[in-house]
Amino acid sequence: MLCGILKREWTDFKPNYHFLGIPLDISSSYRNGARYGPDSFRQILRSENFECVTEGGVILKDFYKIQDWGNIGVIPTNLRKSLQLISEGVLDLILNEHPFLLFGGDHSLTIGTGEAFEEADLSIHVIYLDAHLDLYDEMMESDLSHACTLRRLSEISGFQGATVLGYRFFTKEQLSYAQNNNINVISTNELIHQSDLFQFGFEIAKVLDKKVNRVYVSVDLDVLDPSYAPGVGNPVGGGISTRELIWLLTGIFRGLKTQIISWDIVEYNPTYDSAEITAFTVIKLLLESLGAQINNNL
Ligand SMILES: [Mn+2]
Repeated sequence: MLCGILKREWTDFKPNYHFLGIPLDISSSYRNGARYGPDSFRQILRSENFECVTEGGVILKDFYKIQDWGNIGVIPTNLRKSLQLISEGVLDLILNEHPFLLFGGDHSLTIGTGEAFEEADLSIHVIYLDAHLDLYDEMMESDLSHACTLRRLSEISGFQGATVLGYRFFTKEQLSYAQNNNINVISTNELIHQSDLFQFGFEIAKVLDKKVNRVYVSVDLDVLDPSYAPGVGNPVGGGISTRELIWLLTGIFRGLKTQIISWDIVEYNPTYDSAEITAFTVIKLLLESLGAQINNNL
């Protein structure tokens, strides 16, 4: 048992939420090590002293029975095959409308998830929290680089647009691709000038809830300032704080009333973490995000 909520399978355990680790960092363009993210994160969640309670006083184990399926066995020398394995790994969860969280791993894993939605013949809108736009057509001679993730997602058959939140590192070409391909981009600067980020996220989700069939949420930890999340592959200074991300993310999850939640947290790289700052940030994000989803699905 992890933190009272994450469990391995045993008889008569009927999970209502699913957790999968993806130890992938083949497509990282700068600092490798995200493959150690899922296991490192689990190690901290296993702490005896750790309570799964939100700031609102919600005891998560009263609502959640989370099945931890362990890690998808990706192949470190074959990215294309790894994405296929990821797609196959989440397809059943998608087809059965089970809420799930994927924990990475570099951001290219989200391409595999997108391919699973395509395979399931389901359309998705992607809410993409990231310091980068990830709209390069190719990076370092690879069209599956983590810097190409949103570009590849925009090409899947059921793509119903995307909302990028918190970007601050981009090229003109990427911005113009976004404008021409139904990708709404909101910069870090625009975010921090909002008077109420919870309400801002809530309104985005409410509008999407009426307009699109399904929302997938992808959280790249580099959306945070490196002082809050030093353990990421490609840090970019000048980001939002943990508190601001909690407001934004909980607003989004609270606003997605009719959606089955499927999401990922990516780019956690423990080899560059200092004093486990990023890991504790992630745990806090996870707890508050799960708390915000309770009225929706459980
Ligand atoms: Mn990024």
